[in-house]
Amino acid sequence: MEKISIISKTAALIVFLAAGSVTKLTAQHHQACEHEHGTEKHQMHRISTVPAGVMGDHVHAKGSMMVSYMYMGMNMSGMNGSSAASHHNLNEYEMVPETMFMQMHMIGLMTSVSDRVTLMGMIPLLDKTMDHAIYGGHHHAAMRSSGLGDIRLTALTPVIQKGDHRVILSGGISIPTGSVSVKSDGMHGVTRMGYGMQHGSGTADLLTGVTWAMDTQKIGVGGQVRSVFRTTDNRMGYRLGNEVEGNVWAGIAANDYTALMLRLQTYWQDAIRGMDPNINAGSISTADPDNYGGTIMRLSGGAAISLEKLTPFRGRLAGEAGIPVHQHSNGMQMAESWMVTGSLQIVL
Ligand SMILES: [Cu+2]
Repeated sequence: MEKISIISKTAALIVFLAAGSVTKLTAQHHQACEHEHGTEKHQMHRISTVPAGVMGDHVHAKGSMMVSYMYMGMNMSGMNGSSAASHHNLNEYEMVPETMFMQMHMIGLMTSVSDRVTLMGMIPLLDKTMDHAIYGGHHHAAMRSSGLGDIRLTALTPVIQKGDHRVILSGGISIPTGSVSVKSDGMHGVTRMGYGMQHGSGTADLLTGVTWAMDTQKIGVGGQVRSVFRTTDNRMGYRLGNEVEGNVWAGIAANDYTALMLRLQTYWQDAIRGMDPNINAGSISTADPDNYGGTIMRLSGGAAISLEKLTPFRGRLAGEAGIPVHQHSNGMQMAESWMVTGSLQIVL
């Protein structure tokens, strides 16, 4: 009788220890994921509430990797009201832009070299089309340019990961892989297209960023400031304006697999300095370097669904759509009407 009791006690102990080690393994697995989504242990199971268009908001634990695809589409139509204050007049140009549609397909790769450093690479493919009116609207024509943009390499490090909060610093470089000499066949023969139709800056640019995010089981809020600093003029004789972008967002996890979010983005770009003598500034307002730079504020809403629910992969599918709530442009510029972003992230 006593023997049976000892055996059953031993069996119970073994079951207890085994259960304990399983729990521990699960906890380790969760902790690994937690780094990937940058949230703490207890929130780890739920989907990230960071909007689809925000990048560099998380780091990866050592040994984990992420591949991503991002789509961005932006539509512009007519001229922006704030451009009226310009010393330029639309009649100065031979052609007037009517609508413009810019698309970007971006392949991303994130991998950690240690728990302190995550590297991120992004390869953009651009496709831009612009419809314009010639000679006061009697004729219309379209221009299109597509190709590789500037490849970006960034290093991210979590400086604070405490409780529900995380702060991530990022620094990187934008490599001038995008063309600055894209041409089109127009009424003056084959000529170089305007600055906005080119694919890159033509310069090696410095990228910096800081992100703060807070996540609880139910909600997530965050803020991010990013900047692009041009180091020199490009070989065509100009430099695009430096950029500063600020984002604040809030999201709610409806359950572990779906989330809804809201974002307010403020983007500022300085004017172009210098000019490319091969771009005919009098041909169209988008070819005049005075018509670049300004501020835009966008309000967007989005949703996300966890891949675990749909596929054998770990990751997230997210989308976001936004409209400008404020636009102030230097010179004569087109007005943005809407913007959409889609993102697919797969964690390996
Ligand atoms: Cu990632």
